[in-house]
Amino acid sequence: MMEIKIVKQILAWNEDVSEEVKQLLREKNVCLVNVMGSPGAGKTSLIKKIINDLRGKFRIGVIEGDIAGQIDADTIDRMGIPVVQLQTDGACHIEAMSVQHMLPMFDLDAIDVLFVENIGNLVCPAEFNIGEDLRVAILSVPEGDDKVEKYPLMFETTDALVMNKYDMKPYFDFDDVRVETSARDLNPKIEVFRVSAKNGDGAVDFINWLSDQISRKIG
Ligand SMILES: Nc1nc2c(ncn2[C@@H]2O[C@H](COP(=O)(O)OP(=O)(O)O)[C@@H](O)[C@H]2O)c(=O)[nH]1
Ligand SMILES: [Mg+2]
Ligand SMILES: [Zn+2]
Repeated sequence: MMEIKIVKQILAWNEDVSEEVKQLLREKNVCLVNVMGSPGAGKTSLIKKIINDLRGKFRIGVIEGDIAGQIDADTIDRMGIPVVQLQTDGACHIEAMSVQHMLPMFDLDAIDVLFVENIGNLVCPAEFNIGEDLRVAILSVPEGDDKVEKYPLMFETTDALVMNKYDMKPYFDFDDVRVETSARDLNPKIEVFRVSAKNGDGAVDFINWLSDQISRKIG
């Protein structure tokens, strides 16, 4: 593998260029998917599952966002997928300006879908449009069934809610109906999936939905 490119996000990058990012991606016919959720919710695990299931169908790239390090980018690189690591140096979300800066590091003519693993955080990533076509919010079972009510913007603005670590449900007091009901109250169009990114249970419905969405965007 080639050495992974690492980009530092600069705090002054706060101008909203999400429309410019969107425009460029439209020209290149690339679908951008913003993957959000708490630290440890399973963002990387779900992206790995998506890569395994959809790499035969779409040409995939990944932007890994973290406040430090490149652990997740190394994981994706080992799968042979083009990846760039964004280090925000402590900042708690990704901004469109960073994505704009990183797009030239990919061969966009050779990519159909670019996944962005946002910073682990249920709060401000939801406030920043990065030029995405789709948002996927992950809430894992051990985090608790009250999180949709406590962090409404994340679930109000997402296209899909993935309840991940569903294999752990027997060990937690996690009322999945409460989660789904509160998410649908906030966001009637939301798609809701119950998934184990670890063993793949329930992932097929999510993967099929995602695949349809990507196909629709790239035509
Ligand atoms: N039991 C179980 N563990 C999971 C699942 N998805 C992820 N994990 C574990 O949760 C931890 C954090 O996962 P990771 O994908 O790194 O989360 P991220 O911080 O959101 O990227 C790792 O130890 C994963 O193996 C799942 O569906 N079930
Ligand atoms: Mg991760
Ligand atoms: Zn933030």
